[in-house]
Amino acid sequence: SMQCFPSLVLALSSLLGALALLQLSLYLRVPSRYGKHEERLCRPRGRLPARCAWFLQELPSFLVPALLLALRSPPRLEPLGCRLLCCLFCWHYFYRTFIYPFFTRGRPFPLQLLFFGMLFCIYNGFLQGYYLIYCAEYPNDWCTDIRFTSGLLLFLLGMGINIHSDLLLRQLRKPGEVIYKIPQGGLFTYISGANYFGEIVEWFGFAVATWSLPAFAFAFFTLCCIGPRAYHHHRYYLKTFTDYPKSRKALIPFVF
Ligand code: NDX
Repeated sequence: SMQCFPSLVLALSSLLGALALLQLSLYLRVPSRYGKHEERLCRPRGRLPARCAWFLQELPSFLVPALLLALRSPPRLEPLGCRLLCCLFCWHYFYRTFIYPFFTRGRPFPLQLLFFGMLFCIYNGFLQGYYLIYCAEYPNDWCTDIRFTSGLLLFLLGMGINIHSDLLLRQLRKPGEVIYKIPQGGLFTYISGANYFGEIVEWFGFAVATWSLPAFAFAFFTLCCIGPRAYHHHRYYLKTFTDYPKSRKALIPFVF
């Protein structure tokens, strides 16, 4: 049966950190090509409806850790912290896989990015799940540790912001519409990337709550992946809407 290989965790986490840096260098200059940044002329056939694409892409991030958790033998009963943290991760991806896609009004998603997105979700789902189920060691009172409680609070706050902002974005369109409007309400009052801000807060909260290298690597990856995207969204809005609110920032309220 499976066991913990600390060197595997270290290697996979380092690679994730390296991928994050690669993304940062790629996407600071040009945005990743989906949604409002897709180049209009390129291959109109290589796309899948947003609903299927997001479902397929995010599914492994739910399935892989959920299976690791369910199939571990003997089942891990102590400590509670590991299972709870693994469930938090799965809970986010339950939302992202089974709820978010069914309400999205997004435009069709490029197949090529879908493929890489899926690979990424398998990779990260395995890393986070494997670490928490087979490697992590927490004292029995971890649930009352300040790192766990403050991290959990950040996670929940970020998730709330993310889900609420996704909802505000969705309501900008009537079913079938694919146009872009100026997002209003919630944290969009202050920043263009409110949904991204929520997601970043969420995963840094998760990293603090798990106090682990894999989770910090993933939080850093998220920052490098959607941080630049928030900046490109912001630039897009400034270019497209002459009446775009002047005081609004890209990602961090009042700052940047
Ligand atoms: N999926 C995470 N890298 C990504 C898919 C792409 O969950 O090769 C990372 C995720 C993947 C990426 C994923 C990983 C890296 C990849 C990349 C592709 C290339 C890259 C694999 C897996 C890669 C290397 C080099 C390392 C190998 O029509 P539309 O779609 O624009 O409509 C949008 C609508 N909307 C508006 N409607 C009306 N008016 C407006 N003004 C509107 N603005 C937007 O709202 C959408 O339907 C919806 C949301 O749009 P948008 O653009 O704000 O968010 P989106 O980027 O689509 O993300 C959706 C949610 C969001 O909550 C975000 O926080 C979360 O997913 N997310 C997204 C990306 C990554 C991630 C979370 C994470 O890293 N944790």
